Amino acid sequence: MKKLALHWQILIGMLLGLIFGFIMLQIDGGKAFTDDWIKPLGSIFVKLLKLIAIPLILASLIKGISDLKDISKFKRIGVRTIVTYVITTVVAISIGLMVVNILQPGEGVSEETISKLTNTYSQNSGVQGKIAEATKQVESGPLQFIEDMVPDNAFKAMSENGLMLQVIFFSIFLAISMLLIGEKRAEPLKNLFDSLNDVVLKMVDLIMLTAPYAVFALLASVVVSSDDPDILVALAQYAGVVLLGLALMIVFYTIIVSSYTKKNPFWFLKEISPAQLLAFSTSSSAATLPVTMERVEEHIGVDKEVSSFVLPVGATINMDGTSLYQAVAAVFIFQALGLDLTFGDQITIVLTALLASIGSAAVPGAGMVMLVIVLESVGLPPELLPIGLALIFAVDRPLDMCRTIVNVTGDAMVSMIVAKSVGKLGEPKIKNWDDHYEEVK
Ligand code: DAS
Repeated sequence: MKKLALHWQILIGMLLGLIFGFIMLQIDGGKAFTDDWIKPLGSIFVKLLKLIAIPLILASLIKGISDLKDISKFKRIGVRTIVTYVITTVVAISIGLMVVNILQPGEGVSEETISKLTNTYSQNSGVQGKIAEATKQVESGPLQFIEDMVPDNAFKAMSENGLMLQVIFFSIFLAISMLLIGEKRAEPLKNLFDSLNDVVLKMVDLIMLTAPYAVFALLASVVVSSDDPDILVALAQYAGVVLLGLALMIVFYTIIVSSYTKKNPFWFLKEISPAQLLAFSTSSSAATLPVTMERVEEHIGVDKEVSSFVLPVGATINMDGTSLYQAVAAVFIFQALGLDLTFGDQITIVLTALLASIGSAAVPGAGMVMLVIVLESVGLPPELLPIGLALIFAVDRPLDMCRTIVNVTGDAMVSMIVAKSVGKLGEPKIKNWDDHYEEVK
């Protein structure tokens, strides 16, 4: 019998992981067993994908930009990419504000639930850690995140976690300089990065062969870490509003794909689905980037000239799902605490959620750290910050998994838009949904 296709194996691994997690929750010591013996398998997989994300960004950006031959093409792609990213993020935040103001999930939260969540989470190390991390970022000035984009040591940028923007800055700067010195003199360096690109893509393929077992472990460990059901029920309205907003964002993407690129939107969702499965399992756009790139280039037909710039930049600064979540969470917290938000405050949320989503690292839980920036920008008293985050902390991980799906889908959609606008959206190289690197000779 033909080996079951990889992505079907991944889907089965996810379902078995969910079932295993629920069984472990019923068994004494099941949570401890899962944390000790299953969770590490998932963590290793995410670490492996992050391990190759930096060399992939380096190789793909430098190869992609130096392949352009002239700087004007790079400018055209760059400007279109940034403008489209800002537009889709503002649409995401607007959809978030619309659903949370219409459905008012915070009005229904009882005093008893608020005090229970506050007692359980406001001093929780996770909540305190996110506030500390955000406070560190807030202390700096408004242009700090631009200053932080510039590395003072390229090797340090490549070695430290969460400095993807600095690696992107260095890669673009180096590639532009290669373009300017001319093809002949840059040839040795270009050959090096071309070869590194091929090698890293083969590493992705090898890592992906372990994916079915890894997603089993990831889903099982998420299930056993979930909190007591009555808290989850109390937050079901809030989570439902976030999920509704995220679903509307996916609908928005399909409308754009169908109207602008004239491609079948369901075909688009099917071809990008392996990256969405990984985004859901890992909660990390960075870890998913290698698969997003393979799907967009090989299965959707976006030319590498476009995807090699649009996707690495998008994984880091374009987080439509996160920005939508931050808008909903901010308004929900004010509603639940009985505080008012003026129309002006809501406009402020649009601007700060846009900046916060750009500043959010492509790793699990980053969106909640930057939510603190949004909350402070609309005047949530500092003493209420831990309570505000405590209200949403219990369901943050499952929502992170879902908003990361939208982050990745948005990046893929924008790469199609930009490719179409510069005439670089062709036919897929691989027709079979499940083929991946190892089948590509
Ligand atoms: N998990 C982040 C990502 O990788 C998004 C978030 O935390 O909101 O896209």
